[in-house]
Formats: sequence, C-alpha cells, structure tokens
Amino acid sequence: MQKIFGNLILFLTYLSIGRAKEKYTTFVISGNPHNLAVNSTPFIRIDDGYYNFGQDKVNWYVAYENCRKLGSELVTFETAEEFDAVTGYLKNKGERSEHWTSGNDLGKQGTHNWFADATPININRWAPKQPDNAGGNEHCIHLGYIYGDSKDIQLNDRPCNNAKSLFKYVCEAKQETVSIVLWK
Ligand SMILES: [Ca+2]
Ligand SMILES: [Ca+2]
Repeated sequence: MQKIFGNLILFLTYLSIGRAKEKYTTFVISGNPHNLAVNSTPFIRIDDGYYNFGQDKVNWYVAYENCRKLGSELVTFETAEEFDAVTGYLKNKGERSEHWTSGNDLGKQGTHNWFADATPININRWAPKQPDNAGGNEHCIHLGYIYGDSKDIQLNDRPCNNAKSLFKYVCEAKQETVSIVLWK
C-alpha cells in the first residue's frame, strides 16, 4: 500500500512538472521597454542611460579602472541629447566639479574618440577653442565649467595623468536586461 501511495505521489509530481512546463515561457528582452521598476544601484537612471558619479578626484586611468570595478566604462556621449541630460543632472544638483569622460586622442593625436566604443566624438559640446592640446600634452577629455566665465558645462582636453588634472568621473553602465515570464 505504501509503495502504491509512493508511486502515486511520483506520478502526480511528474504530471504537475509536465503541466507547469507548458504554463509559462521565459523571454529575455534587451533594455527595459516596459519601464519595470529595477534596482539599478549604484547607477542612477537618467533618460535611457545608467550612470554612476565617482566622487574621488583621480587621473583618467584610475577613473577608468574605478568604472571597470563597477562593470562599467567611463561615459560615452553618443548624442548631444545624452550630454545635455547628464550635464543637466549635474547642474540641477549645483555640481560644479569637473568629471572625466571616456574621450581621448591617445591612439592618434588629434583624433578624438570615445574609448568605450571607439566612435568619434562628434557632439558639438566643446568649450570655445577646445580641444587645444595645450602644452602638447592634453589627450583625455573631461567635462565641466572650463573657463572662469563659462556659463555651461562643456568638453575640454586635459593631461590624462597629471597632478593638476585629478577629476571626479562619470561611469556609464550598459542597459540592464529584463527577463519576462509570460503565463499562457
Ligand atoms: Ca552613452
Ligand atoms: Ca584643453
């Protein structure tokens, strides 16, 4: 009797697993098209991007390493809209510090690329007369109020590893991926 009961339990378990398999399907969708609530700590969502604002003042290489430790890269501004959104966030906070971006011309002097994805910097957000490679030694791009009378946050080139060029930094994470379970 005990054996039959045991077999019955096994059979019912088998049935329920078999049925459960047919009840739902898992889809993996890139991004978060339905704006589901996602805990993105330590990254802050601004428009469609996720950013972390490094508060220590370091050279460009250390800034990059610190972003990598968070599984991210120094920020890349693919569009002027993204630049305006992130700098708007800083301006709203009254933040006047300078921040490193992933931009540089370390690979080829005068060719400024975003290091995170190797695309050219083609947003028109340079400070007046920048990039100027002052002293022949400015190869990394930061953002900030570049001149004493600057009214807006703009881009400028500075030495990548210099005691006078220690800045905060903006890390950018890839978009999160959301798994959605659909019940049939
Ligand atoms: Ca970006
Ligand atoms: Ca410069």
